[in-house]
Amino acid sequence: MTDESQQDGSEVRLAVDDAVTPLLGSELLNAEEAGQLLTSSPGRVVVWMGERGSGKTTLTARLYERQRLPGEDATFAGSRTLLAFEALLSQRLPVAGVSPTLADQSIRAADERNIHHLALIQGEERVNLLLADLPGALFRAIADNQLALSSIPLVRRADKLVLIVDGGRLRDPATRASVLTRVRQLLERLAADDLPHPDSDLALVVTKWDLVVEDAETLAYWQAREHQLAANVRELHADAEHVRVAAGAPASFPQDDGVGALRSWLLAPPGATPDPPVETQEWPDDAPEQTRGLRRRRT
Ligand SMILES: Nc1nc2c(ncn2[C@@H]2O[C@H](COP(=O)(O)OP(=O)(O)OP(=O)(O)O)[C@@H](O)[C@H]2O)c(=O)[nH]1
Ligand SMILES: [Mg+2]
Repeated sequence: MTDESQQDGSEVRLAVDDAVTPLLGSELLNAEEAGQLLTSSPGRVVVWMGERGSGKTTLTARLYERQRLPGEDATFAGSRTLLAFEALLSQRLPVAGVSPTLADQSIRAADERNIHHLALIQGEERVNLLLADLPGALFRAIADNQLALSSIPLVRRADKLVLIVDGGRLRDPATRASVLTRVRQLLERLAADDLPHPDSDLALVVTKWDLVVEDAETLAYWQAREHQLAANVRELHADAEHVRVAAGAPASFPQDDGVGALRSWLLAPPGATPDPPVETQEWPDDAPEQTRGLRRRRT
C-alpha cells in the first residue's frame, strides 16, 4: 500500500510476494499480506470495534482455540499466524497491535502487523478469517471524534464489523451508562462515514456475557436497554447480527459461550444469513435469557 492510498483512506489492497509471508507464522500479518491472501481464496476481514479491555483479543484467541475441540462444525484449515496464535494462548496476553500514537493523528494501521489469520472449513467451503487486533484506545478516540474512521483503512475494508459492548463494564454502576454511550457514538461515526458498506456486515456483540448473567442487577440493567440498542444498530444496518459471547469465561461457565454463533456469522458471506432468521424475541419479564446468538432482524 502506498502512502497516498493511506492518506485518502482508500481500501487495503494487496500486491505482495509470497516470500514476504513469514513461514512459521510467528508474526502477525500486515494489511498488504492479508489482502494478498484474499486474492487467492475467499475470506473475510474482521474488525472488532471495542474499547480497551473489552475482550477483542480474547475473541480472536478463542476462535482459534475452539477448532481444537471435538464436535465443532468448523474445522481448522491452516493459519499463516500459527505461532502468533500459540504465543497468544500460552501467554494469555494481548498481542501488541497498532501503537495508539494519537498525537500525530497518523496511524499507519495498514503497515502494522496486527492481523491474525485463521482458515476454517465449514461444510464444503474453506474460508480465511483475517482478524484485526486493533487497540481499544483507537476506538475510544474515534468515539470521541479525535480520530477519523478513515485513518484506519482496515475499518473501511472490513467485511465484518463488530461493535462490542463490554459486559464486564456493565456491572459497574459508575461506568455502565458510558458503555452504551460509546457504542452509540461509534454508530454515529460509522453512519457519518457511510459504513458499513452495503456488501459488508455489522454485528452487536456483548462480550463477557458470563459476568452479565451471574449478576441479577446487571442482567436487569442490560435487559432494559438491549432491545433499544439493537434497534439503533439495525437502523444503520438492517440485517445486523446480535450475539452474546463469553469467550473468556472460566471453564466452569455452564452455558454455551456463544463463540460458535459468532463464528458462523463471521464465516457467512457478507450479506448472507447463515441460519434461517428467527423472529425478534422479547425478553421475558422474569427468568434470565439463556439463548445466545439470536438473530434479530427487522420485520
Ligand atoms: N469473565 C470474562 N472475562 C473476559 C472475557 N473476555 C475477556 N475477558 C477478560 O477481559 C480482559 C481484557 O480482555 P482483552 O481480550 O485483552 O481485551 P482487549 O479488547 O483486547 O483489550 P485492548 O487490547 O487493551 O484494547 C482480560 O483480562 C480477559 O481475560 C469473558 O468472556 N469473560
Ligand atoms: Mg487486545
